[in-house]
Amino acid sequence: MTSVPDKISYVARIPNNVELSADRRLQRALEGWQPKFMRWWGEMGPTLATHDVYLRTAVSVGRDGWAHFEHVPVADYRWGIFLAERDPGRTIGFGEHRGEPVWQQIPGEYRADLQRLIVVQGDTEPASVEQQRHLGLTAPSLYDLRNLFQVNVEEGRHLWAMVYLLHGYFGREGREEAEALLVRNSGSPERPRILGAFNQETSDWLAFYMFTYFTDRDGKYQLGTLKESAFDPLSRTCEFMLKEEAHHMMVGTTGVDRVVLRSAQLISEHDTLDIGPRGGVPLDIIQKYINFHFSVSLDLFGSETSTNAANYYTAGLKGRWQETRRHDDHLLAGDSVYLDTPRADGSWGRQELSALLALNLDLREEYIDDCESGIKRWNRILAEAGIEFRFRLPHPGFNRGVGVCAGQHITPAGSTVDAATWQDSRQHWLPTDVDLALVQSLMQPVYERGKIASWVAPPSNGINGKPFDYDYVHL
Ligand code: BYC
Ligand code: FE
Ligand code: FE
Repeated sequence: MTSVPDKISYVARIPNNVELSADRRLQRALEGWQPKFMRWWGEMGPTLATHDVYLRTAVSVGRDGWAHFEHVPVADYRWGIFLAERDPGRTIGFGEHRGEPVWQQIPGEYRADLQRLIVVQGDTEPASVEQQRHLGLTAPSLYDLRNLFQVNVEEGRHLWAMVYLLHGYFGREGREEAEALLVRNSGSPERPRILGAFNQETSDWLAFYMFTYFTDRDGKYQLGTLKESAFDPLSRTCEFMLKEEAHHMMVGTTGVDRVVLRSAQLISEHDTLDIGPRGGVPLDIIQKYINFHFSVSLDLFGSETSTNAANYYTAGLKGRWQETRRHDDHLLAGDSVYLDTPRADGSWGRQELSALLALNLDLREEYIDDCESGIKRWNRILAEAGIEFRFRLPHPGFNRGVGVCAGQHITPAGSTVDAATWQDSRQHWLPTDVDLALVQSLMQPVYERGKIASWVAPPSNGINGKPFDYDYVHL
């Protein structure tokens, strides 16, 4: 017995699989928010006008069949509310309520914390659309343009997912928070987005691939921990969001692959690393982009020691990555871990910490391991081209604004230097204005079917079995 229809109702104004029509108050509240979302999309969404785009839409949430592709005008995308199927026997997997049935309603004492987690999560989704809004103007191919819009509409849908929870479970305060999600804007001096990484413009396509590799990947890990939540509607909505997230990971991973491959081709062809004048992105600039996007994304995990994270865990609100596959007591009360901390004299010390307080660190380490797989792939491309250059992730203390290394002057290799040395070397570690201008100069739009910009290789596969030269977008 499942209480959720697998098929999604598209007859309704708001497509959903949560039987919205059975809850008239909620339906009205969401129908009141819908035009505000559409106004926000019109004002803050993609600036490139298109006729239609070959997009994927969910038609059912089951194992197969949730993905359906067709050309649709972007503004006609059916944003809706889709939760993964309910497991009627699901119990809480960790914390002091372990083994009890999961919650369909929110216990009063956890309301504020859950609301905060949902608001923070919800805030990032529209922020990323805002950050990426001008990228359509410089897309390297119709294939890439289509992927950008796919990511954008899905981030818009992720906003819907969080707004559904706010409207459905948090009363008037939830409705106010849902409004505020459309009022804060990325980079706004008065009303910025909540988390730092979401206030920077994604100003070129290399930054977009890096963002979808490193920052969407933080999203994957954060959603993975919320999927473990005792609050079942949050768990189910995150489970479905993770299916969409897989495409964002693919865009980032293969996007950087294709830049590295093209750079490698140009290096071999012209027998020089200085490929900027030949229409490619030099490898040292790619490395600087890695340094920037990785370090900024690490800040999204919060401090290494966090009483917030400990409280969320004990309460059952936010678990660990793959909580159910871990073999321990799922309470962590007596466990400890070690944290490397920079000392005043520039050396590193080890601090013993309660595992419960170090949950942000635990998640961050899972994330870093995953990021390493990208570095391996990109280095393999260089090795196959016979190029000696190798990429590497910077030390987790490099360029940090949050946590034990915030305000320290740590090099990508992990040594502490004085402020002046760090400032002098910054140009070798992070993109400079000159680097950004060079990348920007390569960003010439290519909207012709089957054609691609000079600085990136075509993908090895198209979308949904279609070839690269398919008409993914009609302008
Ligand atoms: N910026 O105990 P601490 C995604 C604040 S991405 C600004 O260390 P906690 C996506 C913190 O609020 C995933 N402030 O932190 C990707 C706290 O303030 P208060 C988004 C920050 O709470 C691409 C204080 O510092 N989802 O989906 O353990 C495209 C001490 O904090 C920051 C989530 O983040 C920061 N970076 O952890 C589209 C999941 N970090 O309370 C979408 C939900 C910390 O002292 N959020 N602070 O005033 C959370 O789980 C947690 O709030 C955080 C922070 C992991 C973000
Ligand atoms: Fe998202
Ligand atoms: Fe995403």
